[in-house]
Amino acid sequence: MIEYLSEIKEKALLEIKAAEDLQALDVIRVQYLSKKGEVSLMMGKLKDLPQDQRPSFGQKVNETKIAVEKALFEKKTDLENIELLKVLESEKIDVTLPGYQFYQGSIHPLNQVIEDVEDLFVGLGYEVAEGPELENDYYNFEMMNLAKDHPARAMQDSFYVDENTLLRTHTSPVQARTMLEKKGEPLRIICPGKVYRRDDDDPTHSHQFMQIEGLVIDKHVNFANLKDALLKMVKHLFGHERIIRLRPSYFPFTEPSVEVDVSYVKKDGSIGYIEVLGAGQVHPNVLKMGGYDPEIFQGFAFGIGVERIAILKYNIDDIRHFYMNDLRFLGQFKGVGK
Ligand code: FA5
Repeated sequence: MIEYLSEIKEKALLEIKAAEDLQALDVIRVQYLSKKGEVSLMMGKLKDLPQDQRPSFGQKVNETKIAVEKALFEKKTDLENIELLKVLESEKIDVTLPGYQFYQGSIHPLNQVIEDVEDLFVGLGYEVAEGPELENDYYNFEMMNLAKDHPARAMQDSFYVDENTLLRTHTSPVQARTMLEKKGEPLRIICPGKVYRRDDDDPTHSHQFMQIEGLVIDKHVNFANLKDALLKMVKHLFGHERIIRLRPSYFPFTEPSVEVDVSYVKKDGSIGYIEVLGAGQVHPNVLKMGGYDPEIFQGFAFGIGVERIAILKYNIDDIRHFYMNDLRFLGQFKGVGK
């Protein structure tokens, strides 16, 4: 019996050693250690032995059982480690391979100009105001001193949704909306946003473009204050090297009115000018309609063409580049703002 037990142990240990995977190992465990396994059956043989041999045989069976269990445990650990290594090997990341290239976007040049202008004016105590792009005829024209039959409406033909609703032709309606909101209080605002006109597209005109409106209303505001604000802006945007030219002009909502040109160097080396904004002192009618007594309050206002500023600042030859979504163009403006 004892010999047979030793044979079982030898056989079990050899089979365990040779097991190639966890499944095979489990078959061996069942074969030897389950209830009807070879080692367990040996325990059953105890009763066939004489009384005095039973304790020592029982001990031997237990030793065999422990030896087989130990061998199974060690082999299981080895096999598990091998499987883990296989998984790690298959999931190995080669850090020397180049990764996916992600294209990092940047702020659109027009938004860079807007942020730059906002920075300046917020620093000078202006608030940033906004208004809807789909605007009432009333705010876009009438509150700006352009009655229904005013001939100057022809200068800003737009896209009408119905008789009284249009895509705003300028950011000036935000003037009217803010005046009504402020209910006669002094104010200082800038309003950036998109505007739309039935203009034919060419290198300096687009049917959709951006403006930044400025409006200051207070007691004792004069034309010199307007010129000071404009000079500060040009200096902030371009440094000292640009000349500005104020030309007398006409807007129904300002009196007197000017158009402001900024100089640039043409390809042949001569000096040229690009009109960048319209401005003037707020017309008394506009003040009255907005709830301000023109005998007490004065104001100045301006409307800057954002694309024109960007054209001058970055030497762009055609306004349409800003709207073509060509990454070769837009990619050149990474981090060039401010
Ligand atoms: C106006 O829009 C007035 N609302 C500006 C204003 C505000 C005057 C407050 C007085 C007081 P104007 O139509 O000139 O004015 O446009 C202002 C600026 O927008 C122009 O100087 C130009 O820089 C820009 N601009 C006008 N039309 C276009 C266009 N089609 N494409 C690109 N920029 C344009």
